[in-house]
Amino acid sequence: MKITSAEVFIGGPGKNYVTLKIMTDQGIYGIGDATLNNRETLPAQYLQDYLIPCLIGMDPRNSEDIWQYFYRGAYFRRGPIAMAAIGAIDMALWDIKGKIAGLPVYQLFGGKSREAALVYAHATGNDLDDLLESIANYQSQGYKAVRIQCGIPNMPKGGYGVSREGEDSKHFITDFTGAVPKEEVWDTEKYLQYMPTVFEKIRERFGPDLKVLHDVHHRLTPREAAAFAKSVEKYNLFWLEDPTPAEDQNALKLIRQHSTAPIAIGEVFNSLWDCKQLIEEELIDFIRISVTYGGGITHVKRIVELAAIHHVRTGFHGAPSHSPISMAAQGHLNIWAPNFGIQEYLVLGTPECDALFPSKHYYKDGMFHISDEPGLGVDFDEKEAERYTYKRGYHPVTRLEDGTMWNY
Ligand code: CS2
Ligand code: MG
Repeated sequence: MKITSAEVFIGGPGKNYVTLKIMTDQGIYGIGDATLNNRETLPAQYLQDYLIPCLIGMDPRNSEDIWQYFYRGAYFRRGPIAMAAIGAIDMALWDIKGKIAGLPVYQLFGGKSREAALVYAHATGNDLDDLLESIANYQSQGYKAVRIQCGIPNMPKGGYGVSREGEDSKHFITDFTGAVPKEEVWDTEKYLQYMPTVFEKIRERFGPDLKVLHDVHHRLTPREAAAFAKSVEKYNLFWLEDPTPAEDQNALKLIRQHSTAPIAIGEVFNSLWDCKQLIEEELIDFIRISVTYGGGITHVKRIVELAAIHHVRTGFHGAPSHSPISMAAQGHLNIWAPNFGIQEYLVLGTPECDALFPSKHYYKDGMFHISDEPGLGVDFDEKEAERYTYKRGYHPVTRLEDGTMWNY
């Protein structure tokens, strides 16, 4: 069996999804997701200029060797761009493998450990009332877990993850309107004073069973994060995410020494080497890497297995920037992983998105169900793809009130 061609498509409804399609001499094809939010053209170019020429003629069944070829074979390894490109190839090869076997991909890992995977939604509010309403709305749709982000009083532009007035809350992260990124203002003191009162109100209103997650989005210093994690212990959070920028992995030791709040990290990681210290030293409770820029199923499965022996559970990144292809790949890992924790899940299921990526996977009552279609169980409609073109977008950037640049 041989790979005969491969093509990259960029575009989608409200997103620049980067989709790779690999064709074989036996008519079977596979698809993968290389979407790197707001840097989408780069993995696409990396695939087109450097990886696809090598893929032609390779046997698609040798997904391990192909992964090693592109990882070890590159002198300049790793980084989100290269790993997203390798990740897309890897997903497509597992898709092909499943189709050859006539089995859903999770069967090739060892089968089901559970019937469906617990997911969490994003409840956000410009203020507390808004947030409580958003949580109630998700609860009425069956969600058992929500990530909550709340506007902070007197912080001019809301804080992380809060849509500003007039903005569509689904698309608040990527701004397609400007020539340069929008700027947000951040005030750590105001955040640290206000946020615990939000958790208190949520517990008062929704009781102890709701699984409550919160994303600090890299905004605190290690000492601040340790104090914050300690102060919110009593609200029994499901997790506290990205309390500090995790390139300084030692910082997590300070947080651990002061708090038992569960910590989730890794959505910006792209290799096992980024996760290794946090997992081996048991400094986190959930690993958030994704199959998209984590080098695909082959590499992320290895991380999941390392995590399993250190009591670290999965909590894969599932922001809307991931296409339904990588959400399906993660869905197969979630159904199998003995140390599955939770999956971030934002409804991508608009009619336009479903038309571009048809699949039978579905959400019901707070859980994500994986269909038994062979391969990844999601397709890509090239005719639909012709409706979309690439449009440059940016994440906002963050400054402190005095103008100092801060972490987004
Ligand atoms: C966020 C992301 O989902 C999350 O937890 O941190 O939405 C993140 O801001 C975006 O993926 C950035 O591209
Ligand atoms: Mg996050």
